Amino acid sequence: MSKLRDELTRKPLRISGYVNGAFTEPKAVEEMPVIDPTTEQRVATLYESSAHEVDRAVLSARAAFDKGPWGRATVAERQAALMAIHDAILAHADELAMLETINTGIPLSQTRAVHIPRAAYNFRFFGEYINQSGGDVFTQEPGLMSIVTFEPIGVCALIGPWNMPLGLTAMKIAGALAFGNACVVKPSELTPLTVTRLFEIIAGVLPHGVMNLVNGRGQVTGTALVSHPGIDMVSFTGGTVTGAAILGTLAKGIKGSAMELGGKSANIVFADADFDRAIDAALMSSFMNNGQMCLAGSRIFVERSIADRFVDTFTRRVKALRIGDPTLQGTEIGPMINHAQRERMARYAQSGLAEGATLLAGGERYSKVNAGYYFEPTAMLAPTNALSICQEEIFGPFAAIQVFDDEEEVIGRANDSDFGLVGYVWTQDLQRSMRTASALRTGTVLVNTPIVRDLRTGFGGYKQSGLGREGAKGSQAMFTEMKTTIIAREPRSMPRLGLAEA
Ligand code: TXE
Repeated sequence: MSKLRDELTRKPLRISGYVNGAFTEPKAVEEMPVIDPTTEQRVATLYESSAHEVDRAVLSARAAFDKGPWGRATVAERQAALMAIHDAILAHADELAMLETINTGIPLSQTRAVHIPRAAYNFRFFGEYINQSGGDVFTQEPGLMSIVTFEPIGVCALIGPWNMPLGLTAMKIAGALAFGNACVVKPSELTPLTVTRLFEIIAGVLPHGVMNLVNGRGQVTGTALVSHPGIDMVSFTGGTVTGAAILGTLAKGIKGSAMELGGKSANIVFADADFDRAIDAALMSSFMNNGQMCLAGSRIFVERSIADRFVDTFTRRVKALRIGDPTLQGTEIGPMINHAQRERMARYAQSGLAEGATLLAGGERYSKVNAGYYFEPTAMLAPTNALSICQEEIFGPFAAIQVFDDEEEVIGRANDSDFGLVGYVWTQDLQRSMRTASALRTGTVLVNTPIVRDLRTGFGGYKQSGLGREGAKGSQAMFTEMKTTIIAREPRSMPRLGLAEA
């Protein structure tokens, strides 16, 4: 595998846009390095898509949608294209997984087992889904037939984050294409490698203009895209502050959006839980993906009677996490995405201590390496839910544990959050699991299971965790316009106006 790493990084890659079926000529309008967070070295040069290039990309998508064959493609044709993309991703799985690891610092074991298969599966899932999904027909009223159909919304701007670049963006692309749209994709400027490579490996699968790519910073390329009058909607995954700014822009044009934003998910462990599984899941949901997950369950609540045992075991396991080169077998924690994210971790460790938390593990920059934005996996015991480490999304390998005494109290504390993405519940008591699941104000509740993403269900958040749901019907709602057609099956009575004698 390190041979593959060498091959992929021998000379810096060139990242540009893809418009109307061709990569744009890299122009040094604005260029910037793409950094490998493990080595802190440049692995690619990003040639930023200017407002002019964004305009070309949107117009190309517009033409493909308004006049091209894609809007009239049969389900079988769309399925064939989606399956071809699925197959192409799997055929390049090793390379894509390595590129993702090089660009994000996320362990290769995870990009290979989760990120890339999941990216591919999105295309297969939506390819199969469009054969089954349809609209509604209402015939209860004898004289009427009301038909609800879902039609493509048009040109979708798909903006992705850096923490699962291909996997999360693939979900958006697959949904948008499946329902007959054209799109302009913008990956995070920090992690453009795999999404850009996807455009290379699927060249020729789709009619020109159906899928376009722009690369660049949020303030430049992103702003130009979301404020372009030619787009019909934005599907965004990223930070809450950015999401709010984009919503402000979209409001001016009355454009639709779907927002998958941050989280601060509670992981509630009752005393009767399967202890070993609850510990494994707490570690996984706090530290997988280097802790950089919107659905991290790193706000852990433990019932008092098992708290000492839980805290001891959890702390020992956190200290034993294998930190290192993410391309190596056995590494469990790689570097943070960049210097700023590592500094953010350090700030939260300090604020935790200043606000009264107890440090259980980590808390410092990891120093046993020559390079890389490493931070020690960190755990703190928090006296209340009011601490910043319990209220704000840290987005790194950082868990905050609180102790609780009863069900009502823990539900109140779990819901005491601006976010509402996921809730995790560990108990063997069926009725309590049902009560807790229904009381949690989150878009998803996972009971006695670690992280699962079931595409048949909707994923998204309450409160500041977002708007809309991704997956099956949620994606259908996001990427289609609902149209109602009402047909009279027999003459209906109506007032006859304007017949009065003058
Ligand atoms: O996200 P941003 P960042 C959270 C996490 C993280 C924080 C910031 O807490 O620390 O967000 O991460 C583009 N118009 N999540 O800075 O800035 C940007 O270029 C249009 C949670 O990476 O929100 C990138 O493509 N686009 C999350 C994308 O938006 C703009 C995943 C996300 O960038 C833009 C990632 C603008 N004005 C971070 N500004 C999750 N829910 O998984 C930026 N962008």
